[in-house]
Amino acid sequence: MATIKARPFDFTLNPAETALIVIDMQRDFVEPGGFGATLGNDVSLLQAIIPATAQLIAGFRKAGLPVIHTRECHAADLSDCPPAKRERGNPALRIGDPGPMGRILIAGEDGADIVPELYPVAGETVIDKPGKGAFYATPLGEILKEKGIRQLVFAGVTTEVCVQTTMREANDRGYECLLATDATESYFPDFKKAAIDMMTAQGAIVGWAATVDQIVEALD
Ligand code: C5J
Repeated sequence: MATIKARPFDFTLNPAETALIVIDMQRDFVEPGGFGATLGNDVSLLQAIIPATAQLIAGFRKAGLPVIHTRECHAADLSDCPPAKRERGNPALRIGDPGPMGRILIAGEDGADIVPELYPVAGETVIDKPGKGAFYATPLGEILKEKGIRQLVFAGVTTEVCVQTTMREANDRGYECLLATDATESYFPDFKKAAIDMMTAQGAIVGWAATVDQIVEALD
């Protein structure tokens, strides 16, 4: 057991029951020409967290703890993409349209894959998810149960969309959730701050927050 001086109060980390979930660090969100950029976002903001996220992943790998990666993507025939999701807004390219990194947010295309710096190694679980939350329509819950996991450390993008949705799903399922504040980012810095404030408020109503250095130190 290790105590992390987290927000809003100490988080007692039990490494034997802990996994890292890295949410959607995909080229489609982080690199020019992908889904994030087609929505008009500045993707360079998200690129900035790659080194801290790599440090966090390295800490989990060194400690021999599970690292789980997620990818938001859809089947090639779009059978798992609700029309309401594809048709929303006025993006330059919609989900499934051909872009510079292949079809936007389609499984198996270059853009839907994880950025090379954070690429999964053999034995790590990769969850393809059609929704914002990683528990919806995926085997994540069963995988965590099988591994005896009770605590989840979160990293990835974007803080207020897929990270927050998954943390809320996990919290409702009884997991203790800790967000790595410098290994998560939003296209909107104010939204990142608000999401962390909301989740840690009211006595960690959704979860705790701490830095990558604090978390990695607790794993040693
Ligand atoms: C979004 C995500 N923002 N991974 N996806 O559409 O947060």
